[in-house]
Amino acid sequence: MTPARAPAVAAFDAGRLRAQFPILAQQVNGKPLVYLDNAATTQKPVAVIEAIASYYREINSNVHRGAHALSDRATSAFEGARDAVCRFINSPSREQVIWTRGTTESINLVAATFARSRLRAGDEILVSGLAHHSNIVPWQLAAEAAGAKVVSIPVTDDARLDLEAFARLLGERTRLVALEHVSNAMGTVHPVERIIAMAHAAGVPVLLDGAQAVGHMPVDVQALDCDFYAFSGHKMFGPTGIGVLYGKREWLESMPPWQGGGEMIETVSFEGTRYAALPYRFEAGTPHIAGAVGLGAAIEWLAGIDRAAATAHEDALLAHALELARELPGFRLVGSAPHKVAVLSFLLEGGHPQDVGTLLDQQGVAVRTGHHCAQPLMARFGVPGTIRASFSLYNTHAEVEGLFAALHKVRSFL
Ligand code: 7TS
Repeated sequence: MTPARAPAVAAFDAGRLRAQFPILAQQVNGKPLVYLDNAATTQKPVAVIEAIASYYREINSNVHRGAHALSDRATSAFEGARDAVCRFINSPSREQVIWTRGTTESINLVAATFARSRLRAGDEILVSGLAHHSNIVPWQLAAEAAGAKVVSIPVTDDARLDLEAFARLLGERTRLVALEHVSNAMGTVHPVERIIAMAHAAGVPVLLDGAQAVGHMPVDVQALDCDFYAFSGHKMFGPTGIGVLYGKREWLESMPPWQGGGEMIETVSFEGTRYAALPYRFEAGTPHIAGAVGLGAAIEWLAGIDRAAATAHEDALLAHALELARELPGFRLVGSAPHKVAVLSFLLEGGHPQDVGTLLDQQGVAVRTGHHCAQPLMARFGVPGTIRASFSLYNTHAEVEGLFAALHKVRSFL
């Protein structure tokens, strides 16, 4: 054990925390599961699993419409979860918290309403060169419809955004800046406050894709001063199929509706329809009630975690991995930004990432391989893909050692 990681281990007991995640206690391919695919989705604590189960067992009903007790209880649970999100991201009001299916849908909502209603021919949207495809393609669809352009913000050799280039790109034609708070493929944490200040100085609003941030750090949308913030419940110990779009009130109120249907209207007649107030205007149809309840439970669960100690623990896991990587011949790190979350993207000389992933899986180690839905970033680094081990607060130093023991074995097969 190195002195660098000893204090963090003492401050944060990942071993004890793991007991709350039943899925982690299993064997895969005859080996204890080492789950290192947390950037794809995090596992769920019993508190979240139970909240969803008890919602269906005890109060399942549709929201906002029934004149009966169960519907009232379901509505309270659903709207209570919105209040929990409001506090979690420090939104100025609950009306600015819109339920979606996840980050992808949140970004599509902004692209289809905010962007489409403002874009004109020749306009530009500046998008991070590290972006996930779900923060690229919706802008391309909106730009295509308007004759506008999506322009990528260049990436430095150490996987940061090139801020000098960004300053040059920001201009008269820029209508929006869209970037991730934290990169999924390489873990880079961007200096988003600075980027937002630069964009605002040029009069340009900013959408932050927070998919990879929410599971690793507290988020305060007012302190960030972002115009939109999108995230998914399943990357922060909550369920799949539920996510959030936060927006500044002035923008949300100026945006045309997106999907039409029940819930999003005030009155409907064949002569014309009046739309509901925020947040319901953007929530057509029966929502994912159990998902919202589960996300509320995840937020409550996270409130019991010392986030600073969890971050220190994750940083120590990454430091440990980098130290072991030095002793692994043929290891090549891809993405070495000084400020990053615990994501280790790498190549192993002589091994195709997919083969390495399969050989790791045979030893019970779950990682993700491929382009990580960030093909432009892979092209920037001249690689078709990488092997990605992404850590969460319940991972342990023994698992880091397990990963590298497995990688040494993989090397012997290559
Ligand atoms: N943005 C980022 C930065 C992401 O990492 C992801 C998912 C998304 C958007 C889309 O989120 P969704 O919940 O709407 O699907 N990222 C990953 C990943 O890195 N591996 O699998 C999914």
